[in-house]
Amino acid sequence: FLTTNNELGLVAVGFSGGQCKPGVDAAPMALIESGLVEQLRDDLEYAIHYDGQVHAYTELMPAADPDHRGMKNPRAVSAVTEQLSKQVYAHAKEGRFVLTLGGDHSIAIGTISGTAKAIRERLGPGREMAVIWVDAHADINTPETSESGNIHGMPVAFLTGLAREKAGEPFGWIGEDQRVSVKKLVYIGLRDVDRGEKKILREHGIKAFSMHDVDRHGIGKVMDMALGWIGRDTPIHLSFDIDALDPMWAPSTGTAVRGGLTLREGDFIAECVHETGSLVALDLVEVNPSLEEQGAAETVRAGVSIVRCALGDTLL
Ligand code: 5AB
Ligand code: MN
Ligand code: MN
Ligand code: MN
Repeated sequence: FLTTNNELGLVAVGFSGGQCKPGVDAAPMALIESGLVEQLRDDLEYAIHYDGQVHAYTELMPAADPDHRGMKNPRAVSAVTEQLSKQVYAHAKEGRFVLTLGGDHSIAIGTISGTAKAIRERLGPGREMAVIWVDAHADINTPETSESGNIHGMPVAFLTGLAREKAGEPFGWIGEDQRVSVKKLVYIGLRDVDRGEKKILREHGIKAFSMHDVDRHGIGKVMDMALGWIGRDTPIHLSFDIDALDPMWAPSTGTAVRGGLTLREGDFIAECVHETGSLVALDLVEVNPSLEEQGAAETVRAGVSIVRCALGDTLL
């Protein structure tokens, strides 16, 4: 009902400034070189709108970028996400499914703000999209609670308005129509959440399924509960951090945490969200092909698999 047909907008974001390790900017090319675009076009029959480039946004990079509220590279991340937000919005406004290949997870500030605005305009007042955030981490630090200063650990705080900036400050461009409600946010896969983040999750009653919940209930029940919380006919933006998967399946990522999802559990999440018919956008982030000589190829393969499942690939 929301994505009109099999039209897909693809945005490739070669950006790593939301954290400190180089290499995550090479992920979009690695994913594309492994045949992702052809698979989506030929196997899954999407009409793909892609400008053919991996955006590095070098023209937007500030000459100087001193820390601001403890954030590292605040102006660079701000400039990239503001531009990305416009790119994603332009696709979503046309009724296209938007697939964004990152890049570190700070780019979700751009993607989710872009879909939130487009979906709001299409649904009319009073209706809002939901976000499913699949990750080992909650990425909901404010600049003040963050101990690292890395913005890839903060996107959810900016997107929900828990962290805010005034006009003239780096993230002052984020408007009310680009935000999402904490009530429409669901986490799956959490297992490394900072103390300040736990407090935020508790105080705002945010729905979160940790690895403990996956162990207790099984992924099938967790998905029933997650989608039940969101409710039917609510557009969903799925933001998938590859570090949600156990390092056994996705070792080549900047902040790997043991005890994660199996590849099948990750694929199953993506399949279930696809089955709702309400998925409007997907981010695949934090694949870093340079970190693990051995594991890079399988990490890329895991990423391709998640994307295929979210876009409707079926086993039979
Ligand atoms: B990722 C940490 N919470 O804020 C922080 O990979 C890690 O996008 C953030 O989930 C991990 O630096 C960000 C310790
Ligand atoms: Mn993570
Ligand atoms: Mn993340
Ligand atoms: Mn990470």
